[in-house]
Amino acid sequence: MKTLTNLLAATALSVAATGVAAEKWDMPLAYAATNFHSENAAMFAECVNGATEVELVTHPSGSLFAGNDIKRAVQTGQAPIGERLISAHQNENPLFGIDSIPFLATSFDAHEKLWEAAGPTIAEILADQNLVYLYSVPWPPQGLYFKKPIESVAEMQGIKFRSYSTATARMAELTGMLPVQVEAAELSQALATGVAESFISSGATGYDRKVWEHLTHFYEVDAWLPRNIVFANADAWNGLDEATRTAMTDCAAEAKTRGLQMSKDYTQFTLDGLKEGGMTVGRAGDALVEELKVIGETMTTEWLESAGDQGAAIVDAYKAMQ
Ligand code: PCA
Repeated sequence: MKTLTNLLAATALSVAATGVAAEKWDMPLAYAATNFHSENAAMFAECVNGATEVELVTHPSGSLFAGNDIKRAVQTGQAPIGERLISAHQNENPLFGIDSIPFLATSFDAHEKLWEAAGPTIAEILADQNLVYLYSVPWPPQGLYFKKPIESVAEMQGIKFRSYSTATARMAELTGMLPVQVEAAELSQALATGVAESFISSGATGYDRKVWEHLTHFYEVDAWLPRNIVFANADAWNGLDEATRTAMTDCAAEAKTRGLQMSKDYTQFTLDGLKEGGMTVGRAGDALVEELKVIGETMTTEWLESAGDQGAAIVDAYKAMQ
């Protein structure tokens, strides 16, 4: 007579053999549902759900895992798939900060070239961490938010600065500001309570978080374009049949292309939105940009020292594409 365990095992096997068992995949996201990355991920999920037996469900705004916990959750299999701002993990590997070297790649086109040079290495590093790289999408160029006009680095002294990565925290230190790491989902609250009074980000995040309620100025600096990566847990991925993996890879390729266009479209839309909210939006003054470039050089030197030959090879390959 079969034991219950044997029976259950037999059922599971037969379901697996038919390949039709719907498998729910929760996908934690750090950013608001209305943000273009999250909307793109929702479309990716729709694509996967239409083409496979996987039921992909997105969880925006850090509702399933806080942004900083998403990568670990996917590595350890607590979530089978997720999206994360990769530069937030530069402490694990300097190469995760390749997209945050100040003034190295300051436009969408330049950034895509940088990613062409860096992407395969990043995917390998992720593979060593039990992660399968699926697609990635850049944020719009990064600029500075303040609650008063700022024309020089000297005027930044002592300002409480919300950081989202190693590079943003270092930039704060080098400008004399006081960095505090805050997820975008908690940004409005941090500004409302005075935990932070300035930050670097895209127009997109300022718009998503309605920062005109607390701040007055956005300076376009185009310091860099950081990237969100969608990755799967390697064990969960390997547990899928080949047809499912192919379908998901195809959906990921579409999401990459679509997401890039969404990011471009969202750039001007959100800068206009900040203006409508009452903020002064415009390019940072030349004197300020020159000072920031000097700080950028320090950060570039530091990054190259930490990233060694592999980092230098990527930067050289990128420069050769210019
Ligand atoms: N928005 C994200 C990262 C970069 C960006 O533009 C944030 O501020 O958290």
